[in-house]
Amino acid sequence: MSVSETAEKIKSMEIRGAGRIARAAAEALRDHALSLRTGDLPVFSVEMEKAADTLVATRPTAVSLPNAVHIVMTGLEQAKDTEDARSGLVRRAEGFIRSSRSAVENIARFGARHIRDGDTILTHCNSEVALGCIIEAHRSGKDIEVFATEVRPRNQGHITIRTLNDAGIKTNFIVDSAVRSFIHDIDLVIVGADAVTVNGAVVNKIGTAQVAHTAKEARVNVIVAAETYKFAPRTVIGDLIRIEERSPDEVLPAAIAKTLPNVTVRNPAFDVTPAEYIDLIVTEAGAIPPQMAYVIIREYLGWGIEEFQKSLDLNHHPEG
Ligand code: RUB
Repeated sequence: MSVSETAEKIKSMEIRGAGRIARAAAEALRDHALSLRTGDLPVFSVEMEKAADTLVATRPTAVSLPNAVHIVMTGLEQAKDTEDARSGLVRRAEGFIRSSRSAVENIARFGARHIRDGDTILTHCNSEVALGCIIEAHRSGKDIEVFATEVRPRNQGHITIRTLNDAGIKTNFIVDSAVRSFIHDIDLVIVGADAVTVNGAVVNKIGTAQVAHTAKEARVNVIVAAETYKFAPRTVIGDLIRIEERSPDEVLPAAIAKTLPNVTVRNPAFDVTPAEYIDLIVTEAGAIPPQMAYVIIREYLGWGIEEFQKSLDLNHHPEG
């Protein structure tokens, strides 16, 4: 698929969910590299940078997207010629897609072990990895039941209940505001992540923080299933995760909004769950307490503070 088609599909949410967005971006960069006809390395590099920027600009919150693009693009400047640049890029893109798929499978296996026979699990939004854990627990013979929220305003819960239904898992479908009413029926909350910051906060679909807060108050454990490429390196140097605010039409039809001149509709797509509401983050590198997020950023993503020192001139001490 072309870069512009992929970008359009990510913006319109035809391609959605942090992991899928990341893999789609890697695929688009690979296809773009293969389709560029130029033999001129600087031209090739500029074209690839433009494509990377277009993809990264589509949705601001899921850190998996810039991380995937970074992984695919790193090394371009060392290429000897266009063929070297192209083959390196294709290799890195395919490597990322493969390792992303295997991360999802491994997290499902690890996460499933935290689910006990007889558990009732609550999930919010539609996370491939969170559902992977639930489905794996069911496959391994555990008798489980799920509560899935609706997920206003885009109804990702509809996708979740179809997947759970097709997997043969007994599922209850509830509106987002019913979480408190059912929390005492729940043994475990499992959600995905769009970003994990250096202090272990988890950015995920709007409503996740309320779900986690409710769970904490009821002493129900909260597990986040997140691949390592959802950890946000730049939070190490104080960057904040930008929370996407989408069109008000998703919440209230424009025709109605027009009749309410004093009303402003706000539509943030994600929220931030503090580390203290999260018991465990399950990654493909193993499960960690949220407070260990920096270890993942440094050891698994390979982004220590040194990565930033040059660009930010953090070591710059003016003389005299
Ligand atoms: C999706 C969402 C998901 C995470 C993780 O939001 O919040 O929980 O992206 O998903 P949206 P996954 O529908 O706005 O993209 O585990 O599939 O990567």
